[in-house]
Amino acid sequence: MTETSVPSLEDLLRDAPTNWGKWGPDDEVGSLNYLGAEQVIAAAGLIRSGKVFTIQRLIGDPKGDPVWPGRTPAVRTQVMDEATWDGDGGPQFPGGLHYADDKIDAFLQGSTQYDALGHVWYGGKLWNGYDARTTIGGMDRASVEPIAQRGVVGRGVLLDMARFRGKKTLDAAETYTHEDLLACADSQGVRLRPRDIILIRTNYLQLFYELGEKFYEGFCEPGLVYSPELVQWFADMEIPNLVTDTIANEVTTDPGNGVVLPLHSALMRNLGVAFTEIADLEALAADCAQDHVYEFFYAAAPIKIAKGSGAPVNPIVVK
Ligand code: UVW
Repeated sequence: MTETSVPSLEDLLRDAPTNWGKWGPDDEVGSLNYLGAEQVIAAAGLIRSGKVFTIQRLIGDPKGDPVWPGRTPAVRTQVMDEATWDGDGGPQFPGGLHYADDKIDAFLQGSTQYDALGHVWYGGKLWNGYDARTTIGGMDRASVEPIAQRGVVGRGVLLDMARFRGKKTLDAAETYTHEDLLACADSQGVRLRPRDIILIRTNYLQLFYELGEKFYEGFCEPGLVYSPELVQWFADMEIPNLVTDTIANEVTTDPGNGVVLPLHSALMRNLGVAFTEIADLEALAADCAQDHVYEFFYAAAPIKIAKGSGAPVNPIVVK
């Protein structure tokens, strides 16, 4: 497909559904509004075995940190440690206290993270119709902060697409649709319900750990692929949150139209679906394969960063 035949997002999504205005003119958390007290209480009822899983990837993993091309992995710097006090170097506290301090320099989208609803846009408008110029110098609208303030709790369902397709990892550029999600759920003996938090395992980032920098050659992650029907399905199912173990939650370049990351716009910008990316679903998936329980209590709170376009998070799953 030639560059010029790639449609603009405005053209592609001209008739696509939006939830703009549904929760008022000042809303900044979008489809997370679908997670009310009823959903939280129902999710708590799914706690049966007491097994707890944390699904954040390690920041500063010795094996490397997978990031979207152009971003760089977090750098942690030791500022204070016992060497600070070698000789009489460190501050002298009555009682002899020594301590360690460190800091990180990190892209907020450079590890397991929630995207702010205003993280992506086209046509000069963000989620809920906010002017894209409100992002200049930091997000005044639809930043990650309101998501962090409210937290995310609900029924999570793991869809193990890699296992469903009989693969160790999905392949580069491999796609799946909402119908594949339903078939996967069916094969796992679980039913997707409205307002579920959907977690999709591809295990694709295993290739990052195996291939190193070669992983980025011809970069095209596998993932959900745009169709009007898929977008309508997300709208009808009132899906509040999409979580995957890939860097961007969807196939990088849509094989049908050549657009890069169209679902970021169709789901996040237009419907207000929260995106959680770069999760580590391996331990959870292994457990689900063993006990055949693919539904669970899910809770997450990204760290609170004023004006942030995203924020690291360590979601918790309890079965
Ligand atoms: C981009 O927005 C490019 O990526 P992500 O949502 O994966 O952080």
